[in-house]
Amino acid sequence: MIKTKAAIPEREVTDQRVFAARRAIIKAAAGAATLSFLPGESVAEQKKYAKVPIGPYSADLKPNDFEDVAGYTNYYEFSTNKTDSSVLAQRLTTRPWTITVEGECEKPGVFDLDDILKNNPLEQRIYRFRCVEAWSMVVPWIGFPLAGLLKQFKPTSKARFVEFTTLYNPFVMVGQKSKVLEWPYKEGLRIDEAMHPLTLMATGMYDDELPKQNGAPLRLIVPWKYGFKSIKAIVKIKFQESMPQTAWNKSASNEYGFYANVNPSVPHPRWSQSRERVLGAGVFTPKRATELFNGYGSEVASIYVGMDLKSNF
Ligand SMILES: Nc1nc2c(c(=O)[nH]1)N[C@H]1C(S)=C(S)[C@@H](COP(=O)(O)O)O[C@H]1N2
Ligand SMILES: [Mo]
Repeated sequence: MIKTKAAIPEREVTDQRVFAARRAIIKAAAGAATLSFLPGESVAEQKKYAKVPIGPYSADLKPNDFEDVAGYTNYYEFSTNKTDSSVLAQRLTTRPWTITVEGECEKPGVFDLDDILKNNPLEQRIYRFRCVEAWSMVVPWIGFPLAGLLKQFKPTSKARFVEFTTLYNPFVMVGQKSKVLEWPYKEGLRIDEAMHPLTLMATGMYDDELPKQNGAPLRLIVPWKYGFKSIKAIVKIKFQESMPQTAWNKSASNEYGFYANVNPSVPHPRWSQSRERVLGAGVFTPKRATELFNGYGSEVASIYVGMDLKSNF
């Protein structure tokens, strides 16, 4: 189980945060020399979100190196290749950026992202992240709880699910010219999952803005679910009564369920989910045992009581 900040003394949290931040800065600077997509900034320069406080749900874990996370991305709008997508995504323009809110809510509309960011205080959350492809990492995200944002739109009693949609622009997102998925990419959550305090809207990582390849300017982070639920470059949020149709579920419903809760005892039809390769670990490092709900069971298991996690995968 992941230890949250509440369980560790403040002094240790501070030390850990300073350590993580320093490490991120050094690594980002080192990465800038070798990876062309990184901004050419000096070590002394202040990161945009360096002063964002650590949130109560942040885990006491050592983050991956920045380049592990920024240099190996799943972003099919640009490419199915994890290093190509990191380069191609630099073409995306992330400002101005609007989010359309519609469906079962009293206050729908089109909102500017910078206004949303003014009304939703940011915090840092270090979370484990587990891709369905059986690799994992630990990332210090910068974001705000999705629950607080959704409440601002006053969902009605018919809002049982929330659907999220990624930008569609095949001129920039060149991967959208291929039919590898049905575009635009869509994801969804049950309303109680969307309102869960662990569910984060991220706009940054490693004390700075999100790199474009990691989903800038705004992405979802649902740490107890497989990574494909954590949709990038969100332009639309829709409250609805019926379960959303998601891009991956449409492409292969027997492989990618709507819930997609991390579960080592439910294998993917083509591979086991019992272990995971930790990004950045050497080839001789044994794989890590995958945890039910990615280690967040004490926080989320109660919302699935009575649900068959095997058939509702
Ligand atoms: N719009 C969009 N969101 C997406 C994806 C994608 O291809 N398009 N890939 C998903 C998958 S499979 C994973 S594992 C994570 C990867 O996030 P990262 O690239 O920041 O590590 O993003 C998810 N969100
Ligand atoms: Mo993934």
